[in-house]
Amino acid sequence: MREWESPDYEPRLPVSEKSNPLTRDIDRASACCIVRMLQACDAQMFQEETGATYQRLLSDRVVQTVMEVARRVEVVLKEPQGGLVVLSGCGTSGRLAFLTASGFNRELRTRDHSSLFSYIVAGGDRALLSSQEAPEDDANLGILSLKKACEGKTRVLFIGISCGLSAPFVAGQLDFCLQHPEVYTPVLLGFNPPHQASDEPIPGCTFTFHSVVQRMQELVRREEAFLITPAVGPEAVSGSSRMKGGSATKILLDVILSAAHAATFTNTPITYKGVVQHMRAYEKTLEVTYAQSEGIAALVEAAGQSLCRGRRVCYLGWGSLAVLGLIDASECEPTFGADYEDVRGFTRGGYSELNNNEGPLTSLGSQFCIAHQDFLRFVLPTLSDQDTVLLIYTQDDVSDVVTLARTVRGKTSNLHAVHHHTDEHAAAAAQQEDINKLCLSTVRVTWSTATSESLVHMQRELSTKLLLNAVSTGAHILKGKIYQNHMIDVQVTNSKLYRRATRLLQKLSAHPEHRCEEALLKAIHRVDELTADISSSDVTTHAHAARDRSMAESHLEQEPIIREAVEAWLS
Ligand code: S6P
Repeated sequence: MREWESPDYEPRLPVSEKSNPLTRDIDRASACCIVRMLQACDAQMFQEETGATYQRLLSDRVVQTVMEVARRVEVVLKEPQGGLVVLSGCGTSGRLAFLTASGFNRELRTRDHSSLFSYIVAGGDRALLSSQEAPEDDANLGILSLKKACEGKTRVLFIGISCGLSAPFVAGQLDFCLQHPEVYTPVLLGFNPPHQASDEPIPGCTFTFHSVVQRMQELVRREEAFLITPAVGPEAVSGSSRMKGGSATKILLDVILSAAHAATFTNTPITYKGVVQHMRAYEKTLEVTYAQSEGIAALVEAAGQSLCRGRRVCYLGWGSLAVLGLIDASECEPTFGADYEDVRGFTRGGYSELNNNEGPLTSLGSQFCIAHQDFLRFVLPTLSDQDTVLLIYTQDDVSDVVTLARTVRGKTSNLHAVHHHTDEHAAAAAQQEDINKLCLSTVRVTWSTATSESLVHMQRELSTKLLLNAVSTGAHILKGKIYQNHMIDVQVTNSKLYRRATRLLQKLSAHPEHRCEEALLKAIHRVDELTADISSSDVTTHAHAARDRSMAESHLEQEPIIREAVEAWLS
């Protein structure tokens, strides 16, 4: 049994919140060691089950349930009338729901099929690109957005994603599905065993995440509800479920949806062996990616230096790899207390390529300007050699990349590339040579030509996710944003983060829980003594207060004249 699996290891915490013994000293590590530690943590995703305590990705029960859910998706694809598959989650889970739903809808369009996959992200499309942690606590909002997404549908397969089995937004949706079994079949995807689901009261609701999971468990045998809840081990940065939680979410969604597609369009039956093989292909993806650990460490070092100097890191991506850049960048704010300018992502065609539910969001502010054109107009003129720019692309985009690389090189020599290629694409070699000359470093990730194009596409996406997670996490560690393996610059903007902050205070101060909670409340409400009002309020109210305060402060920082700040805020 591994250390974190022992019942005595941080017994009060679910797996997704435990601290990983492998990364206790990650805050003191060099860029190379950071990457090695991340590699070891990621490898835990594929470890075999050792006892009855935790199911793992490749456990028999998990593979069987993946097959059952894939068959349900197949039914929707074969009889599309009135059917829909909804993928929903908060933060990273919602962003990966978006990435997966849009990727598979694109594939349907190439077959002249209408879209059958919908995504929901708590807080709406702005949450695809920015941190919106508060809607996670709102179960009613979850229900409303599910109803809206399913208007007019008569058969809905709902896949709710919550890595920590804790988001009230998703609990509300699952509860709603359970109440309307004639239309909805609920599936829960997460990375704690069911008994570790959160039992935190949800304001205005009679259920908790835990009680919803219990009700689902009763329906599992009749295949009226499905639970896919393997453990993937504690995150490298405690609670940072964007990392392994996000990767395992992507793996499972890809495996389920592509098995259903293959069954529908190429008559390939959904088999145990097929599912395991696909999972193993992702294990291989880890190997292929981390074979480049030296190159990745160089990127961590460059990005870390930029952040330490108060400069920025920009990801310029192409196709769906760019979306992974947007996602990675958006997560730096809640994880490391970063400013949105610190790490930013851009995609070639902007919103026309993103194809999100709500269309262009540029009117929301510069944070939402995501096209390469926006980068050229607004960011490039301000860049210097101290900023890091990273190009992320496949061989299909090489000629476009050369052009952009030349332009960027005029402003900064701190230019790097991540190039995914297969060996048969020698045609683009001359242009790639040009890119190499323009860049300080190039990470070349090579994919086998023997693998199908659609699998390589999914592998490249996961590989890019791992690589960018390593760059942004590693760079922020070098900047000092992690203590041991804990986030310390985190805003307490929802109940999960409130509980996490209390625990961190406990760990650091060794004082009892109630004293730490008191100290946190005093800090949130800026008082020396807690009033009866404050003490009797629930966690959500405190999280609201913390959010409103930090938003007010950031408005004031941008606009120190209070009247102007208030007007900007109101508008
Ligand atoms: C975590 C990320 C968060 C989570 C969100 C949902 O690294 O910053 O935004 O994705 O809190 O978590 P969960 O456990 O419901 O998937």
